Amino acid sequence: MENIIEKIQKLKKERRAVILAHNYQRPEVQDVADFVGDSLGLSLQAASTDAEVIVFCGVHFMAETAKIFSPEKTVLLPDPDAGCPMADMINGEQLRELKAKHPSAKVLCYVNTSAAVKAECDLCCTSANAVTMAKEVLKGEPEIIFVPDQYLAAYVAEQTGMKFIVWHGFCPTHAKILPEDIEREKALHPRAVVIVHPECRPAVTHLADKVASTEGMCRYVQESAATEIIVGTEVGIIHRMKKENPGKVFYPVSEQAVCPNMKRITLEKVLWSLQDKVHEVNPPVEIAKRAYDSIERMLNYRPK
Ligand code: CIZ
Ligand code: SF4
Repeated sequence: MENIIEKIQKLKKERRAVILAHNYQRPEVQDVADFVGDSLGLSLQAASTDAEVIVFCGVHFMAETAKIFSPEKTVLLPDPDAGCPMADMINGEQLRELKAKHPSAKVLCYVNTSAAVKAECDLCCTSANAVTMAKEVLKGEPEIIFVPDQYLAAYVAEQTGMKFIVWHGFCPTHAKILPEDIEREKALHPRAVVIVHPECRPAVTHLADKVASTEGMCRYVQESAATEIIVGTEVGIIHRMKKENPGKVFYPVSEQAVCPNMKRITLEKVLWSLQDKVHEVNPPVEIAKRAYDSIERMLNYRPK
């Protein structure tokens, strides 16, 4: 492992590259990265760095979003098959059909969508700013389409009192978390607080002390007085939480909450990505331009 890390660090300098890793990445991939964060934070990092190459350790839509923000940089995804099943539940054609049924609706899309879907939207949000953006930008609109996550849409609807025309997409990893998992962990750790991601089912979010995006969770954990935390999201985030809070104890709500796509990225693939300059993520320019318009506003809604 030492050897491969040294090789990665050396090549990174030679290539003028930066390594960005999502909060759900493997521990050793997070440790080799220059920045670890959520898709919004990583896109901002991608835009602000003067590196020529970005090795994006995450899934395809995240690398695509980074490329849209930084068209002049080379964006590499170490495994070209690291996709997001939720993002793949809707394509541009399907969204155009839905829009045709509701011609005057505004369209809000979750960042977990392809560039082709973002190109069809008015506005893009992440789980960190979905509630604020819905309230501040779309409240009062008679019809709003929200794609593709039915559970995030349900959460935002609950928080804002707004109604959405939804797409029945979901995250297969977060959908594995069930109310009985929370009940079991609470019984085992009665002093612990429960934090869950809004991609979870409503029956699960209703049992949580705090519902937040991955960055929101990391912040909450640092600021909270709680020393025991039950974590209801992809288990990879616990590595970062432990590093940032050595005195606290974390329990995954379900060992099943593993995203196989996030786990496709390994140290070897990061090395090969730098060595061979693969796999470049480059959405068509016309699509990227239209997608940019919907995601640009998202940057102004940085979570507090
Ligand atoms: O925006 C992201 O990175 C995702 C997919 C989740 C989150 O809550 O950070
Ligand atoms: Fe997609 Fe879910 Fe994996 Fe996130 S955890 S990349 S939403 S499948």
